[in-house]
Amino acid sequence: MSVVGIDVGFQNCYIAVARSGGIETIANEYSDRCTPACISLASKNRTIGNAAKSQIITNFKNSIHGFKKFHGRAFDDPFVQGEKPKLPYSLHKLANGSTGIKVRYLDEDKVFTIEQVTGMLLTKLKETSESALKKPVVDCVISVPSFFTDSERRSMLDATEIAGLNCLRLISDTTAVALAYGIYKQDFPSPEEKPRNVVFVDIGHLSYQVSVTSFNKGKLKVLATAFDPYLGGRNFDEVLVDHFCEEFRSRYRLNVKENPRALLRLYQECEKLKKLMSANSSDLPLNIECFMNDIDVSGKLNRGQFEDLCAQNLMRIEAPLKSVLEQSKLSRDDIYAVEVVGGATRIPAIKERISKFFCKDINTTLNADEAVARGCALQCAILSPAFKVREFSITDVVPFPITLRWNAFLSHRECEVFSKNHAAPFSKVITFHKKEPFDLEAFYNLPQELPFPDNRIGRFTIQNVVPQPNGESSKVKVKVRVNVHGIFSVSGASLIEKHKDEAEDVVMETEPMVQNEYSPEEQVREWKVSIILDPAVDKCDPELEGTSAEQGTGGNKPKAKIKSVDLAILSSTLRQLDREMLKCFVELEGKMIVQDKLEKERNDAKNAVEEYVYDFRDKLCGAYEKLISKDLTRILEDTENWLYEEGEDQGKQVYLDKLAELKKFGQPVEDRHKELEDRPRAFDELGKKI
Ligand code: ATP
Ligand code: K
Ligand code: MG
Repeated sequence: MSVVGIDVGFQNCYIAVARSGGIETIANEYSDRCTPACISLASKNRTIGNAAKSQIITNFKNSIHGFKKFHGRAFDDPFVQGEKPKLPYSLHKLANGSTGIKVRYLDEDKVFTIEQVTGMLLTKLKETSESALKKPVVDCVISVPSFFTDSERRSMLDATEIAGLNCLRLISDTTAVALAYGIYKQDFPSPEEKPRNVVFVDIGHLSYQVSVTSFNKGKLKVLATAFDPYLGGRNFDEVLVDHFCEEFRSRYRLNVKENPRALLRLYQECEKLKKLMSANSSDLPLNIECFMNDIDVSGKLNRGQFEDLCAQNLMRIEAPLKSVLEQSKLSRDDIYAVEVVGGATRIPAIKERISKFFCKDINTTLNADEAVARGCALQCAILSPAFKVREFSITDVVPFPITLRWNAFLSHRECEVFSKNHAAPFSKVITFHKKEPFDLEAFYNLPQELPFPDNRIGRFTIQNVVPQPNGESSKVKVKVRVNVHGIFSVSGASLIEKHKDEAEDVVMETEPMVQNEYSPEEQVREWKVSIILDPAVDKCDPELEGTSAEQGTGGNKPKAKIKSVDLAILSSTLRQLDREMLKCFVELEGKMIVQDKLEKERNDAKNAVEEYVYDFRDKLCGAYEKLISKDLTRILEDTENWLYEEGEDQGKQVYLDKLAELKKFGQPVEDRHKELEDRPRAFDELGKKI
């Protein structure tokens, strides 16, 4: 089993793996530990990561980046529609209403789902991990923003499946950071003592997340999370871009926003300027040659001016900090430390705001870029039976309250099954009294708090429900859960067949029972999943009233024999990807991987011919000068011309044949040369012996 943690960022991805020495962040083939979340499609192949990033400007229509937030969203989603005009590539409405991305690939117009696009990125990250670990990688833990809703999380999981990964857990960015912070610390209060509360802040390229987490020896518990889903480094780039667009309009009469290439270049330069400004407070230049219409542009800015321009963004830093304190009912004095990660927390004004809010210095104990990936790898190691990790229990929270709705006698009934900040993962059992199959509709009940325009989660039909032989309602136990991925599901249902006095099992029902249970189907080893026989009985079913009245009488009677029958559940969740379709995508991804491999081999074969020609020609003027035949000179020349013309774009075998042909002429020359080289040496050696 592989132990791999992946931080899939909006801009930057990091991978950490467990090796004998511990957790290690690994580098890709460019010796870069950061892999840009970028995919570039072309007529023969795709490039992913660093190579794709360098094509953002040259191949701008087919270079996809900034797509993480399209997961689980409809094309008509206001966020998607807001992004659309800013993107150099095209979005496309899929048949099921989801967001697709339209590109030119293999000389055809192709539309990819967002799951496929992230699948491509994950394929790359998988390959990088495999070449570091020198073995196949399947199992992994992947991070998502804490505020991702179910449909976003499901979509992310589908992407991992397309890439052939098995995601053991989707973990929140800030929870991964908390784990990376806490697992090695030895000085936490013991379990009976007052816990140590730490605030974690992660500000990336798109999003700003905060959590407050309490630590005791061997465990962490997330108390609350808050966020600004659309505040990150990108907003600061945008301010700079707008500023310079305005300046270049008045100074050079350029309309930058009409020129996608120029705009992309300006974004890149502004991001560089922003980073430089984190380390310098003096005037800094921005120069771009041949920017638009052959005009060179230049400008300058200093940190003070930058902060003035960004005042609106900086004002948004406080609200999530305030929110986690309020939710967890902690005061500033209860906070032991404030740890910040994420690239954008390097902006001095952001650090100042956070520090000022808590009236304390902020800590940068953790690696700002790699902490999330390291936390993911640690979580994966904890889940892996093959790895010995310190006992550490992790309790996360449900970020948004979840309610179930069902039809009752002439009306709807609702019950909030998971409150905000309820512990997760967690399972509960709810009892209904029904005579026939029924639907449960799950949704987030505080839509105004939800950073997502659709508050539906899904519909779950409990099938095969029948009345009792005497015509009365049957007791139906339904297990609902927020699983390891933070996804809500109705995970089981059973019908209780009564055999004796019915009053007795009512007692069992109404006494809340808590037990710790290991749930193997979730592959969870370390978390305690509590099962509560929830007293939230469907009291409003008219059939129930008589039963409720008998509650008090059942206490001392012997336990009745009850038999339970499992019921089938039909689930349909928001923006759910069809399983058959997913299978197709897995296959397609496999084909694209093969295509990329073949293209690479073809290119390598072509490069070998090119190299042979150039290498030989160099030697013609040097070492081989005296040996050269007219024939060979001509053949080399012909091949070079061929490479520019007919041979520019041939199959792999053509290049292999070409190289063989060249060698047929070249080899005798090389042999002859070697012979001539060796001869004097042989004489020398002979001379020495005499
Ligand atoms: P998200 O977490 O939102 O999905 P991400 O994980 O890809 O995004 P990070 O890699 O944490 O984001 O941060 C990237 C952001 O940090 C970019 O906006 C980048 O410009 C910014 N950044 C990196 N270094 C600095 C710096 N020295 N000064 C200012 N900003 C910086
Ligand atoms: K990142
Ligand atoms: Mg991030």
